[in-house]
Amino acid sequence: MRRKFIVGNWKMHGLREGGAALASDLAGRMLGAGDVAFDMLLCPPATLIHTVVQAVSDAPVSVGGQDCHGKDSGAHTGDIGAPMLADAGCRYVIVGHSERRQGHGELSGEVKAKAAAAHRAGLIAIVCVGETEAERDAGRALDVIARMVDESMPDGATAANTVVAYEPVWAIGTGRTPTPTDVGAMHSMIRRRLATLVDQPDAVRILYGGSVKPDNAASLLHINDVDGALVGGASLKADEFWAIAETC
Ligand code: G2H
Repeated sequence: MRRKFIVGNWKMHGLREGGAALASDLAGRMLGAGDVAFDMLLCPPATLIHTVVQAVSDAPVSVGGQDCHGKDSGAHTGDIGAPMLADAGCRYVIVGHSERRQGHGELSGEVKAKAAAAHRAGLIAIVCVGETEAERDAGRALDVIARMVDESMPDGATAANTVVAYEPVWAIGTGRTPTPTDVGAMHSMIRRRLATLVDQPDAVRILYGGSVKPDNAASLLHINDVDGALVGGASLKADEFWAIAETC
């Protein structure tokens, strides 16, 4: 009942020519493939949203932002409001990515405000959570993630307006991934947690992210309660991203 969801997070990569080419390539593959077993979302840097929206306009490919402010508008130099993303053609926005939590000191309360802002703008929020290596080594990973989920999920979250992404910080861009058993345990704990926070927790898509590559995608994407992947590095090459999606 939950369709697989393959999300490309381009992070701070790409200029117009390359971004348009990558998005057009993937749009062409989606159109050519016809019936596929997954939904596809591309989250380019803000400067490329317009370019990517145009490039995928005829294809079943959605576009999302990588962050938004917790307020709809105001004196926040350099920030982007969720209504602006919606206006630019986005359907989704990632909030609480660990590179925001760590690099910009974002705490779960702020992530919750961002997700709520996304909902107000009619966007689907992809709420990211992930433990550090020290937290996992200390045996605290499940507790840390349970708390992050509790504190980051906005009021009114539903399966229709919210996706959760579990991304262990130590697995991001490192080539290391948790064992399938650990991923399965974490995702099922997150789903149990969601039962107290959202309607229809069984319908919420929970993605895994962190060094997803073509050679490990099948083993990660077929774990119970893993409903897709948030892909960074490998989403910048059409062949690799497509190979990951095809394992669904
Ligand atoms: C985790 C992921 C995408 P990568 O940040 O969100 O990046 O696949 O490069 O580890």
